[in-house]
Amino acid sequence: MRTQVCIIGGGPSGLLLAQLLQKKGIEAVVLEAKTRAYVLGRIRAGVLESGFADLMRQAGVGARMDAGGIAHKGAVISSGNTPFRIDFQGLTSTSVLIYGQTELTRDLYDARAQSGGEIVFNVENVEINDPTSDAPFVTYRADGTAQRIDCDFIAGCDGFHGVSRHSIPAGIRTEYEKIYPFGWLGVLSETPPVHHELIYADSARGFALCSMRSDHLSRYYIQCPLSDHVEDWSDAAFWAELKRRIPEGAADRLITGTSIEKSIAPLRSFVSEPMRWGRLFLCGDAAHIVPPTGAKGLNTAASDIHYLFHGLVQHYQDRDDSGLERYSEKALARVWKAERFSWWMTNLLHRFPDQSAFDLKIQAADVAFLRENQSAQRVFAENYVGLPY
Ligand code: RFL
Ligand code: PHB
Repeated sequence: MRTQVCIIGGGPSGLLLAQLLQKKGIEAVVLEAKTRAYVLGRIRAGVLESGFADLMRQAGVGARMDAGGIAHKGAVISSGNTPFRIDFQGLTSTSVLIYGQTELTRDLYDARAQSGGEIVFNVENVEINDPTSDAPFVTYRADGTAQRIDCDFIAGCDGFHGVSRHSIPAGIRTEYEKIYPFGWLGVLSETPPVHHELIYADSARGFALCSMRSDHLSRYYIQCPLSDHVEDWSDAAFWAELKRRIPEGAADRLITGTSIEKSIAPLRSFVSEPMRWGRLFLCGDAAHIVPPTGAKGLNTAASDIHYLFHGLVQHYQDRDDSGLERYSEKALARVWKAERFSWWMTNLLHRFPDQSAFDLKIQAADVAFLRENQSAQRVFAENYVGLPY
């Protein structure tokens, strides 16, 4: 088989790129290791920056998002039972959109099916060959037979555990990593959200987050030790712990119910440089991970796709490779700022096992400054709604 762009990974990064390229008449094949049902079953991100929403519209898949997404003009930070609001709209004239990753992935899959674009599911043994030559190719197994795709470019959109990043020789690649000594226990429940905006809560018992997917579907998280197992957390224990960590008023109003999904995610900051090796381009979680505190994971994936998409269009339409040549530099410049914000927000609102009395005082002063200072709130808001592409 031959195509122009071989996309490895059918998560949001890979599918979004495929749909954007399709609109410009650039051919792509998507290779996905799992089934469609598996990919659509993953409960992950919920907060979209306006840049992401614009890309969805540009790809022709914004209709359901615009009808069902909820614009959030601010968020609440609560520390020591004194909540305050950061007014995104007032401070930056921009809001964010609440729309689940599950829903947007479904929209992208439906659009792909409608346009007849190729996705090969259940691929195994994916290997990237000759990416520094003019004739790269990808080999894999599907339905028990060996396959080969010749292409102009390869987009490595296969997430943190994929093969693309590891195809870049260790001598060329530099990895930067920070592991946090806790995870997030998340629950999805068919209950109305406790508040119409997100609440990020710092408490002496650890961090908690009240989020949502719609007016009848809530998403809550609590910080937990990495040694915890999800089976040991009953719904009752989860709700009781959440109530202890959020502001009193919210705890009193909280409507609890049976969880329809419960999982623990470890927290990590990670960047692999460079994001381009010859004709291989890494995008999204394949190249970088953030702790979910700033809601930046999917949003940095989207900015990578923006840079790569424009680089590819320049290549095919104008015979100009400058966008592709500068891809890694441009993508990383934005990624590192999102890494910094996510790291800072994680440090601001979580309890660390080795925190001294001094560290706690500094953390409290940092939150107090944010509560009292409009410039600090503007910096927060600009980062949260998303820095320009
Ligand atoms: P994905 O979603 O991991 O998709 C990669 C796809 O590649 C496939 N794959 C392969 N395919 C072919 N060959 C191989 N060898 C392959 N190896 C893997 C996988 O099966 C998969 O389908 O990466 P992508 O597309 O880059 O998307 C990244 C986002 O999923 C991720 O950044 C976000 O979910 C992170 N995240 C959040 N991001 C936000 O912007 N806002 C949020 O509010 C937010 N909340 C979250 C999050 C992530 C979370 N978890 C569980 C990690 C909340 C949580 C709890
Ligand atoms: C979510 O709704 O899953 C969510 C929202 C905000 C975050 C992280 C996750 O910072």
